[in-house]
Amino acid sequence: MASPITTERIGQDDVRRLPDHDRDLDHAREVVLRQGVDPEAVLVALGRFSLAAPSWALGTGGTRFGRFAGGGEPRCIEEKVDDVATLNALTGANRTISLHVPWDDPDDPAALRAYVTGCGLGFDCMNSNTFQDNPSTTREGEISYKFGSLCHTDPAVRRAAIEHNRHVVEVGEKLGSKALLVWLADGTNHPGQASFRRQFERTLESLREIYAALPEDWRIFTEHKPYEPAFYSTVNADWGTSLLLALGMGERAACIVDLGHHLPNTNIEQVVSRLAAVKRLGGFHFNDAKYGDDDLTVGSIHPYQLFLVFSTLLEHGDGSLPQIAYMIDQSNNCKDPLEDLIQATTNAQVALAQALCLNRPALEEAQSRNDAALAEELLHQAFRTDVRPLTAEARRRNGAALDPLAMFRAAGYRRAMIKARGESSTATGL
Ligand SMILES: [Mn+2]
Repeated sequence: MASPITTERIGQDDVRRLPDHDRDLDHAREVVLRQGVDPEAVLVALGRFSLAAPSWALGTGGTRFGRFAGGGEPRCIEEKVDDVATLNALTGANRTISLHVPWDDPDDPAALRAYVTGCGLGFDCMNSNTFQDNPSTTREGEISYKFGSLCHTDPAVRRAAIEHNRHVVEVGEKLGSKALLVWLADGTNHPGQASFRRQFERTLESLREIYAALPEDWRIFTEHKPYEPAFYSTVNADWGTSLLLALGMGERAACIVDLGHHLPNTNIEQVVSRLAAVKRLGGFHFNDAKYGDDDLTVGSIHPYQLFLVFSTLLEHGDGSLPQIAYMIDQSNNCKDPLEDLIQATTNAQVALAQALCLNRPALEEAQSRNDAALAEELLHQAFRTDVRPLTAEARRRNGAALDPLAMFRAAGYRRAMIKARGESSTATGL
């Protein structure tokens, strides 16, 4: 059904907000200029930034204790695409979708590609799934990922997992994607359950086979995670292992940093710097966390860390963001899924804008003089800049909303979707 959020409606809403916005923007420009940074360059960089929306986050997420559906959730891939198109209309910064197979395995990839293109969107990374059995590739009692997939002791299980990844690449090729993301649940729950050595060797061997079958213009990303669902050991547990796997595959293999996939207090921005330094940073799964892999809203718990991550990226890109995959990976069971994604995107825009407001030459100068106090002062100056008028302006220039969340609510998008899709519709895959 037609979205109540149209470019025209956004334009009308923005006009009403324009007088206040212009005043705020003038002030923000002045502040940024005084800090020795060109506000126009900040606006241009912000306008280019885009975060892929995950196909699995458009419905309310469940926990292992239960799931509370929100109503009006998308019932098929096309409705998920409609939701992302609405998200992108509001933010101007979610121009691609990251698809998950088999949760979203299209019957007709060519038709889906045409539909997505028609919505002004494209496809980002394809995500494979060997963390649960899938009736099309596994057979209960014979082939099961219960004890691992790419690392499994049984060659037939490894074969099924490799073939699944190849299938995901084939689907992705038809959709116009250029990368495969492999997150593995493979690991153990009990000391002695499996050999660390053999598990790693078998995983690398399986990944090499997937890599050898990749189309020439494709990349493959490994995503590490220290624990869960395995609670004693995980095969791809940390960035060091992820890097070893990428190096073991070849030049077109790189690592994904999911911000929630680190042990408590890990210096994630330093991990980012290391991977970028050896050209093996493939991209991000943005989210936030208080305790573990909490999949909370980007920038909601550790905004300073997010700022430092973006500052690190800008350092490696000599002031520009490196061309890697920027994706959201969130799950929540309290908010409207689209409102959560709007906040994730606008929070990421704020963190990026703050990082862009950092006076890099002054920081380098302070670092070369070992002036720790001034260096930190410069970071704080950038981090504490109220950049929201700049992010709003970047959205306005992209034809998106000055205030996406307010616009989403005022237009009654979810009410319209509940009417169209039903009160108890449940998004596929979750
Ligand atoms: Mn992830």
